[in-house]
Amino acid sequence: MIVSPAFAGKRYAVLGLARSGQTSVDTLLASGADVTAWDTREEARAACDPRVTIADPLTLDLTGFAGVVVSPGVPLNRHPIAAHAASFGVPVIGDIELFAQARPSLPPHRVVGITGTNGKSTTTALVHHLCEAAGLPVRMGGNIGLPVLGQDPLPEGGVYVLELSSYQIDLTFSLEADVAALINLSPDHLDRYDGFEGYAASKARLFAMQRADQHAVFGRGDAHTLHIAGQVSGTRAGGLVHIVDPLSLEGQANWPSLQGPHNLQNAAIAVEIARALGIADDVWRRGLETFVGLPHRMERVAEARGVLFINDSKATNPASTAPALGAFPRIHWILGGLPKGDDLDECAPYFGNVVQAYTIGEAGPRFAEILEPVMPVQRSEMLCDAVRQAMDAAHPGDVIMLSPACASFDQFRDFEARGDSFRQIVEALIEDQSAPCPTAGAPEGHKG
Ligand code: UMA
Ligand code: ADP
Repeated sequence: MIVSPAFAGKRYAVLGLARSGQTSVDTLLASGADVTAWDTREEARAACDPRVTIADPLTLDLTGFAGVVVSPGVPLNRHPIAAHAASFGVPVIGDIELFAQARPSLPPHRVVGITGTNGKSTTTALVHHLCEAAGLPVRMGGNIGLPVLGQDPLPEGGVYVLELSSYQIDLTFSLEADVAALINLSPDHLDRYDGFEGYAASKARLFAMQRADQHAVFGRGDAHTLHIAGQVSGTRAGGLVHIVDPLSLEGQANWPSLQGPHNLQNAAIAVEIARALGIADDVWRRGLETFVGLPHRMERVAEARGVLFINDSKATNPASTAPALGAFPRIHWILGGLPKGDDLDECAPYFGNVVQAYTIGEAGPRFAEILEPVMPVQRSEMLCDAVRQAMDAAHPGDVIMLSPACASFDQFRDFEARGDSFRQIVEALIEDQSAPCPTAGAPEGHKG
């Protein structure tokens, strides 16, 4: 766990006691701070350390508090905590800001901050892998599901690779990432922002927090990312702003876990970060070959009778599904869930690769309407029926791919439960195509 004298003797309120909130409490207590914490979930409050005072910060006089540590899942734009804390002049911060404030007391190290609408986790895991390949002490944390404060501090020369969501950046003010990267930008999470502009501005703040002598890396796939790159260029010395060109990177055929045009973009960003960290060319080249991808992202779950099954459950918006459709020439495409928009325009350039679509979930009827004029569509409704129908239709050489372009929580707990369910269904039906559907992944009202 990371501890710091920066918090000793100070008072903090912590709102939200899931992964990031709980590790924030642990760090603050171990650092000698006084902590008051709250979560709307009774079981989360009950599990809290007995040294913590349990009280809703909204009911507190916050005079004298050093900060209110809010979890990224708390919708700051709608929750009254922001106005309440402001009325006492108390900053609303997150676990990444606590990490930033702890940095001066850690052994000398560097921080890489990676954001973007899609590809963050893949790029973060890849940079971590390239650092390991170079023999650097390294940890990854943040939105990838590993709160950074829960990790043991690195020795001198270490590299912390942080995946940062816009929610986390909104709660961070002094990170000064040695290398910051923005992979891409497309509409997402718009329920949390004042339009797309607000979401883009949130991502841009990662660079506003940097010093003028730190590296900034950008994808070149969309105008919004290039616009931010242009703004940042004016604030940096030459050679510190890198706009990467994926097409300049050769050898993708030798990187089994980095297939598809999107992964070429992620690899190019990771390589530019590796260069900024001083990792030698032969080391990162070999690292691209040995990287093992993350589950639920273009994950090969099975191959049977010449048909490949791909789990891309993490593709929760059309922009992330589009490149997955670009990765294979004959796809049976399972899509749908809780929609994030009303169209599939971003996927349209790759419709020619789809043999047949199988629509599921709440978005199913609307997606079927969009796709029926341009391709054969099965209105499957349920994931298991979709897999069974796709297996009936597929020929050797075809790919059956779950890449839903939607959030999951109309039918599943989260994207991981949806991907796990896909894998179980595939395994059961490969064994016996008339087998009953395995029951898994019931919704629990959670995010996806
Ligand atoms: N809560 C309240 N009051 C409220 C609202 C929420 O008490 O009004 C409580 C909830 O009951 C819950 C907590 O606040 O206990 C919120 O927790 P959380 O949702 O922030 O969950 P964590 O486990 O702390 O996970 C967070 C990130 N979650 C979100 O951003 C929604 C995780 O990203 C991240 O991995 C983790 O911190 C560690 O850093 C997940 C995510 O879905 C993977 N991210 C989004 C995405 O990738 O699209 C941004
Ligand atoms: P994130 O952490 O930003 O959600 P992931 O690396 O987990 O990103 O990938 C999520 C999904 O987004 C993948 O399943 C893939 O379909 C898609 N994806 C990955 N990288 C990119 C990219 N660079 N551009 C567009 N889509 C991508």
